[in-house]
Amino acid sequence: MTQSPLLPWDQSPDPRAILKEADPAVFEAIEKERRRQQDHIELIASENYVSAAVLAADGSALTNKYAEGLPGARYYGGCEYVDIVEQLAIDRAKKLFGAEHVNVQPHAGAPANIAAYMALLQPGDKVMGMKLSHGGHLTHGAKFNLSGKIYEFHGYGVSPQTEMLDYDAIRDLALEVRPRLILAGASAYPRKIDFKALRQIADEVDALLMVDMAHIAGLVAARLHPDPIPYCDVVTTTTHKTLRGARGGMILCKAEWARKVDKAVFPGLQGGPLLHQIAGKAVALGEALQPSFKVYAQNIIDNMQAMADELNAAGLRLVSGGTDNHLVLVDVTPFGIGGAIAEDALGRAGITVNKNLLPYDTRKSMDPSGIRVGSPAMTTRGLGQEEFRQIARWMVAVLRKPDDGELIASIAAQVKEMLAAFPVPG
Ligand code: DSN
Repeated sequence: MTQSPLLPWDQSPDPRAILKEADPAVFEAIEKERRRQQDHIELIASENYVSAAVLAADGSALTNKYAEGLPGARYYGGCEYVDIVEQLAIDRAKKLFGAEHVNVQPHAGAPANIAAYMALLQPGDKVMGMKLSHGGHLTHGAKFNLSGKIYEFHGYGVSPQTEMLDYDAIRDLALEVRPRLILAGASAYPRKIDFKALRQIADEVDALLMVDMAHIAGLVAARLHPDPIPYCDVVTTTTHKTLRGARGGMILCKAEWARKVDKAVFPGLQGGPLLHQIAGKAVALGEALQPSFKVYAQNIIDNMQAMADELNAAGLRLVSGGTDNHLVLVDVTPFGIGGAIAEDALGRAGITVNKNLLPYDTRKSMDPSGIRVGSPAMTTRGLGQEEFRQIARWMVAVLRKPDDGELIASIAAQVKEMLAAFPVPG
């Protein structure tokens, strides 16, 4: 019998060397992005670095395969091995989060949310979600997003006094609106969310409860944030933020919603699943089941609190006074600047953040009053509380003198020097 020329994967030629030869332009841009990632302090709260194992699975031959359907029930032949991968991802997610049913096919967080709405709602149904301007997400009913066009969203926000969710006000709004669905979860909220209280409100008005836990999924997995799964009909998440997996989305739900969720994802919203991405999710979910992931998640919180203390002590106001999770929202206006100047100046110092509206902000979204700062990525690289305090001191120095090119260049050099000891994984 003729031997197939296929080499085992671990003996194949290095794909990076092949790319360099085949397409130097793309190779060079990737190389520059790798260098940027190595030399910058990444404080965007939604970003992280995957392990080499996740990267290998995500960049694998599974990108070649179509597999519409679910494991064991596909519309294409040749799915016997991708079925193994997808089932591993499902089983690991169920174990990690204690969910009754999981769909790992959503390509990202936004389609996961839209598919969840399709499963739970009819067009025109009333939904309550956190306002984008108070920390919610585009897909939580923003007027210019599909969610806000198809469903009748009513936004709730944080208290003007505490800048934290006001559950009495949410209850009052629910009694007035009588929504079909109450949605919780945020992209820029530094405090724990009380899912039990939200379930009580939902029950009182006979509403369904959905949580988008994208930002906090890693903290939930480590049991360091209240767990939404027991209280919710449906939970959506991304897999690449605190959960530290391949980029993508996932839906977890009670068994009674399983069929509707699966049908909403495919054929309702998407076509073929991205199996290479699902392989990356499976590997990351396996990593999150290890005891070391809990240590990582605790470090995310400890590092953020150390940085928050330092920023606060220097006179920068923190929304809600601090943080319980992986991020802080920093009001930079006490230093006489807005978020756009802050983002730009910090970027020149090698510190990447994003400008962010603060609750009740009187400035515009392209130059708001604040910045959002998160710890997941640099915690992955191994930085501890001392390094986070040092970064905060550099940030304060830059924000005090955003026009001082010499100071900023000197901090950028110190940033590079510090990061040399903390290589990007993969
Ligand atoms: N873009 C993400 C974030 O930065 O929070 C949300 O999808």
